[in-house]
Amino acid sequence: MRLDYLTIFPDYFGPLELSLAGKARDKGLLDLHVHDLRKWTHDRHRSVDDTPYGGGAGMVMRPEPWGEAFEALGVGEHDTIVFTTPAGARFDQRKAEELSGRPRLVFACGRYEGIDERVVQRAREIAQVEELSLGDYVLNGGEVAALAITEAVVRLVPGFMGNAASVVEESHADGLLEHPVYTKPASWQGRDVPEVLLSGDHAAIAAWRRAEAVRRTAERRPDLVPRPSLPGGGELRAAVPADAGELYVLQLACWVQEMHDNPGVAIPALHESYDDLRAWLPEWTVLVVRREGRLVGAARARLEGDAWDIGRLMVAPDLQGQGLGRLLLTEIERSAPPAATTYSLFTGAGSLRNQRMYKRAGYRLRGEIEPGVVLLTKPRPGPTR
Ligand code: 6GU
Repeated sequence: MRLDYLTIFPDYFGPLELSLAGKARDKGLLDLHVHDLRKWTHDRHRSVDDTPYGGGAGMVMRPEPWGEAFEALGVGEHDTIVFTTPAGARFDQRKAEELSGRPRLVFACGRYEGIDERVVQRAREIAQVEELSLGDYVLNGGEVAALAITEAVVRLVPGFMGNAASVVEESHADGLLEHPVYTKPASWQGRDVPEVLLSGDHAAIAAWRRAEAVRRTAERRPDLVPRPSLPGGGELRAAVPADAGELYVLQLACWVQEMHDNPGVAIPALHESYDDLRAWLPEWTVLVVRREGRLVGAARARLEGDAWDIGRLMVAPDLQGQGLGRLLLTEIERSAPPAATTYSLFTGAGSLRNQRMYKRAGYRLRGEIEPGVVLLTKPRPGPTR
């Protein structure tokens, strides 16, 4: 693979010699070329930027040096020009895999407020083009991003990594974050390595690692958790503050029905204000279901001692009986933190339909804890075996 870097700071690429890429070069897998963009300037000040048309802060990189550079480097249709820019598409492991199969990457590292747009248009005429960003923050220039992308790509080039399995097993390879890892000693500062890892039971170890990877991903990167497919379409996700209004309306609709099934019983969901709801929303794990833009279901839970206290399980009156409530229940159970050993929930003594659904889901009636209100619990299944 050939890698070219177009930059006004060639010194940034010194680390390429040291790191992974340097080793790959020594093995003959990589052919690296760093170019000073100012080589393709012709004025006394070797200027690469100018003020933006239309006004505004900062400077824009002029097109001419870039055009000349592409020409001088013989960039052609089989090559890929990578513009590193905070306005690009998010670079990820999938893109790294894709790029690792390309014969030549030419990194165009922008500075200032960006590169004249016509450079990108020209690039699309002569080569493949990627406009990539590392994430939602702004760096002073694209050089660090080009280095990061290089490292992610180059380690996937066949023959580069000593251990192919470590590429398959690592974070993001399967869309999940990696499970926690441990090494010797088995006990350190009073902390023990999880027992299952010492058991020699490979199936149990694989199951534990998978469960930890899923848990970690749900906790740290909920955006990566695959959305369960819902009966009738729609999507399930964690509630955000902007859901509060619709959640309030849905809650009132659902609990008015509960009130009719449980005459005389005080129902907290009917006595709270919109402000009350907005206040509890961030304190609980709350899942919502949206279908065609409409909020049609929700559930909440939080830890009370060692119980995952589930409540406010609701489905829009016109969509009940389609399995949405059951699915919300399963998903809110799955979002329990490691400390939870049981699930608990309350419902009206007169809400027989709810109780039937909870019993089918494995809950046992624990009795009437206040007049008209029953408690149901279910042990949490042990560490995945
Ligand atoms: Cl690729 N470039 C710059 N300048 N800032 C960034 C970035 C790239 N990715 C995230 N921030």
